Amino acid sequence: MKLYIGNKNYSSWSMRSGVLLAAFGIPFEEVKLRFDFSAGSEWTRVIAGITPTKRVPVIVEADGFTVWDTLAITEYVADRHPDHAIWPRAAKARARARSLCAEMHAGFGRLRNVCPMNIEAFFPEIGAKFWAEDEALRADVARLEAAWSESLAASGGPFLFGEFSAADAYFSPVAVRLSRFGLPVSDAAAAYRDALLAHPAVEDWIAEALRERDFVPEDEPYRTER
Ligand SMILES: N[C@@H](CCC(=O)N[C@@H](CS)C(=O)NCC(=O)O)C(=O)O
Repeated sequence: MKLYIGNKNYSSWSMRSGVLLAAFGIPFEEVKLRFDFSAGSEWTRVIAGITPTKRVPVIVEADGFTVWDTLAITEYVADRHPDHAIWPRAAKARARARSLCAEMHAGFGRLRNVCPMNIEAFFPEIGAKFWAEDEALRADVARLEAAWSESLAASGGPFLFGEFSAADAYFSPVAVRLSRFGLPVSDAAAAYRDALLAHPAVEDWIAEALRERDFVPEDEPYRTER
């Protein structure tokens, strides 16, 4: 099974699938397509052949079968590996984990727009400015805190549903955004953010992102060079 991803430094959706597979020790071959959207680039030559959405992540099986979109990939991996608790085993916890992933998938738009993932860069001044001026950003973070605290209180932590699950993989890029933009969160949310950042699969992803040393202008609203 191949997992096509984008730049590890920038691609939050790729990170979710990559962290999920790594966290559960599921074997896969990683294929990175650098975010170079110019005519003739590897991205442009390959992406349309593996997904109609022209977005990563995408799973490509040996027989050519493809699965695109992070939620579908998560479900496919869970179906193929019932031995792993990709989703929590208890029905209500599983439903709640799916709700949180769906909410993340469709929501938190302001956080995603103004605090894009950029693992190697730290923007505390920009984070502080948005935090002071942007009510929608504060509302997104307040919702995150509420969602996290409810699950952590019910499970006892350290991850949302106790053991690491798909929901935690889903929030791993959020932990990066909170830390890189220095957004203020409660002690409980900070502890969870730090537990995510310290998970070996997340640490590995971050280490590899830092080795990329690439600069993609389309993903850099706050820098002109690295
Ligand atoms: N809903 C999609 C979103 C995927 C997505 O937006 N991926 C970004 C990278 S993080 C991408 O491929 N961007 C390329 C582009 O916009 O052309 C998913 O969950 O997989």
